[in-house]
Amino acid sequence: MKKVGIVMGSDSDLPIIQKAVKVLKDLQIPYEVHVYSAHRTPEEAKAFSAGAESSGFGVIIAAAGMAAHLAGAVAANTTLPVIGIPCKSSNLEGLDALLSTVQMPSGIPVATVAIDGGANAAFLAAQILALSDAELSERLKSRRKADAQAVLTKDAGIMERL
Ligand code: RP5
Repeated sequence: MKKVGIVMGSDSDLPIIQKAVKVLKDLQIPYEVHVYSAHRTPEEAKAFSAGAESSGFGVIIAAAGMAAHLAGAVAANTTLPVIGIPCKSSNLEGLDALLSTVQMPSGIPVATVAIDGGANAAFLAAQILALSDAELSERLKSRRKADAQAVLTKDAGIMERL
């Protein structure tokens, strides 16, 4: 199976990445995590992105806050699908990162999830890889069923909590 590459702009973004990693582990998807900054280490971010396809990655998740250009910078250097996570790391509550991540020019898309949406970034990466992996597709369907059942269990018990 192809790997998911995860890059974050700073290790202060780690709590968001941990949410993504948990989902990838649950779904038995191989991954690799790096700290590369579009601004502080642009050459390393570029080298990783440009070599990602030949290194066995199938999709890249890029998380950054504030003037969050990392996902776009990664997308500029690969045709692999790139999923951007805008992180809430300033007193603008992540709106700065959301707009910086989502407003990409035509031809260089970044599939942007919610502010701090680490889990959904991993689920979306899994769905992309599942297009060419029937076993992963089955694991995703099982996960959906389990998540639905968890809601129904909460429904059954909600009156007792009131
Ligand atoms: C961004 O600036 C990072 O992605 C992080 O969200 C934010 C703050 O970084 P640090 O100053 O904590 O390293 O580039």
